[in-house]
Amino acid sequence: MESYTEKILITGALGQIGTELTNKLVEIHGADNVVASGLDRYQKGMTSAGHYERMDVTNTQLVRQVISDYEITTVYHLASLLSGTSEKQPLFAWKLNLEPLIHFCEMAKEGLLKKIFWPSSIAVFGKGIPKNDVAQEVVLNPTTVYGISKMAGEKWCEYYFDKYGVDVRSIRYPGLISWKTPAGGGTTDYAVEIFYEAVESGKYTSFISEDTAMPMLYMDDAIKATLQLMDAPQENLTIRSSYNLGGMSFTPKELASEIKNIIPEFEIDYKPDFRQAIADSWPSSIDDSIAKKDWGLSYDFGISEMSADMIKNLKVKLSK
Ligand code: AKB
Repeated sequence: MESYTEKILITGALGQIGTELTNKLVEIHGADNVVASGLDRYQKGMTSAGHYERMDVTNTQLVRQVISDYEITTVYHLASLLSGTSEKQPLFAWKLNLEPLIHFCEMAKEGLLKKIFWPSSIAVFGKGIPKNDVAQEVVLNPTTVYGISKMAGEKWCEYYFDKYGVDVRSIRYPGLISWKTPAGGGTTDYAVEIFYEAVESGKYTSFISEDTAMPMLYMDDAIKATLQLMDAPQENLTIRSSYNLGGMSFTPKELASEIKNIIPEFEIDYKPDFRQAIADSWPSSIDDSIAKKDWGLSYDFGISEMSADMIKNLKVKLSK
């Protein structure tokens, strides 16, 4: 295997995954080898990366300049609009979720990058697909703008690998739950908001109905899985579209009951909004046996461990 010093660029570095992935990559590779990027102006302490570039990822010229200035080898391209927001800005969602990915693949094809990570989502499955233990290779039928953009992105990843050997790797993330940076604009966000409200006010109104089960993943497990996939030897990877990742599955009612075990006075009610239809089109649980076999996917957090960790950390964070 060719050995080289990885120089990493993260797009969407100030987002829910980006902030935590950036910290982890800095721990592994050193601050000087990690460049965080996002739309915000730089504020000291915003990321632990040694460098920050204020960068609109659709600005291809600027992206090329940054790749060349820092001699970037690996891109974690996380910038994206999530499912709820994409329904409100469909054309922009298509542009943001697809064009920069293709551009990064083009740069890898030209030899300017060695490796790319790009997140897909359980949103690719869509209507008419069995709800439980959804297999890797099923017909995809997304009915949301976000799902359509992720499905197309997966096909582009596969195309660039098959045709040009571009090493682009991807995971179909379930809903991600974390306490450091709030989620924004997703259908699974109720599972983050509920913890903030439980700690702050002791009650929550869920925009997803009580019995809707969706696959979810704690951020620590998401970061671990992402790094495991990126570290896996090329020859072990049998999926070049995007790997199924199931995490844990639960309904808002089940999550509320976990929270009540820790905060007994917690109350929940339900007022489903437009995101209910999105959730209804998604699977309840996912079969991720191929990721387990190919690169050793494993989880440290179930619903109880995750709930306890969220509440413990949010109590500290929100009391400051
Ligand atoms: C969303 O809800 O849009 C995301 C996702 C599952 O991709 N969290």
